[in-house]
Amino acid sequence: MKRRHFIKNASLTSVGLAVGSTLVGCAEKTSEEKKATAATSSTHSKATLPLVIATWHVIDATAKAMEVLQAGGNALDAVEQGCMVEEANEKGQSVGKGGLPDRDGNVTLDACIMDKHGNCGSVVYLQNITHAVSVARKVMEDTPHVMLAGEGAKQFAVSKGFEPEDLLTEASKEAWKKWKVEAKYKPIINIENHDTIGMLAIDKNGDISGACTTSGLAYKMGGRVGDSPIIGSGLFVDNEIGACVATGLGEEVVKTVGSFLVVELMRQGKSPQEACEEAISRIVNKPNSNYKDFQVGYIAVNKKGETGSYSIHQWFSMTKFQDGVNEQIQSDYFNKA
Ligand code: SD4
Repeated sequence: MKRRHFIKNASLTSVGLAVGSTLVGCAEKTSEEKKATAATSSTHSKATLPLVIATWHVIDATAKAMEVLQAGGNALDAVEQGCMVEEANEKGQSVGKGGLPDRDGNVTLDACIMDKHGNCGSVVYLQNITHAVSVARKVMEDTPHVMLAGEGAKQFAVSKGFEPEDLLTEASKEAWKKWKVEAKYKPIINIENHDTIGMLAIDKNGDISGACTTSGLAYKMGGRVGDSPIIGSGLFVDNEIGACVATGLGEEVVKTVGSFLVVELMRQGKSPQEACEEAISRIVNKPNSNYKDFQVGYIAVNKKGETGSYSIHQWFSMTKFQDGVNEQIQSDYFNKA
């Protein structure tokens, strides 16, 4: 079943029932009660740490991140290792290995990562390296820079021990060949056709980190870069306030510096849910906005561990692992007409 067609999939994984620190007091609930709460709202006020949220349906990735957190790892390790699960998953055609190529048949990756200190690293137009998020982390930790692009990013990755490989799988090659028959290029987005993974985590110490990784818009122009590796657009983390990550048509996210906007709205007192809704309204309420043709979705978490998610159209969802429950939560959305 495709991830976008899941409405909700609650599961208790092998990580088991987490014992964390509860920031906001609340009577203990059975796991059935927790699932029922999750099904009715994408905003949880109960804040048990650690917690992980991610865009779309990625329960294996959130399970990995929670495993890292439960083993005492920090939020940065958790988001990196969580994202790596999807990067290695060849069946996911918009992240890492198996990602759909640009219109010339090249798989090019964008990724970024940001830690609790506000340090960040990113790679754009990276080819032949599966774990773009890990290269982004190396940029953050081992260079004086924030972004590396293209061949330079690849050479840097190789110098750090990453093995180059062909990322174009047979399935993605076939899809590209079919697309080439008509080769219609419209820089709009199939509303259901995006699965970039953006992940945010709060560890037991209450520290926040985030990461984002994608192969970007399918059949994009050669050289096109989206929002996902752009700090402030695809991802922003402020350890005093909270964090946000975006998915969907990157051009629209970049034009409104979406993730930074969501974090700043939370700084002004909005809940994560209200902040995501306001950021979407900035896009859809632009004069002459053609929002009916594209999707954008945001997920956010604040320092208290409250979460929110919102998108322009239906079918966007957030995966959330908290308090021993790893589940997909259908997002509320703007276009109900
Ligand atoms: C981009 N925002 O490159 C990314 C694509 C995406 O799910 O989110 N895919 O524009």
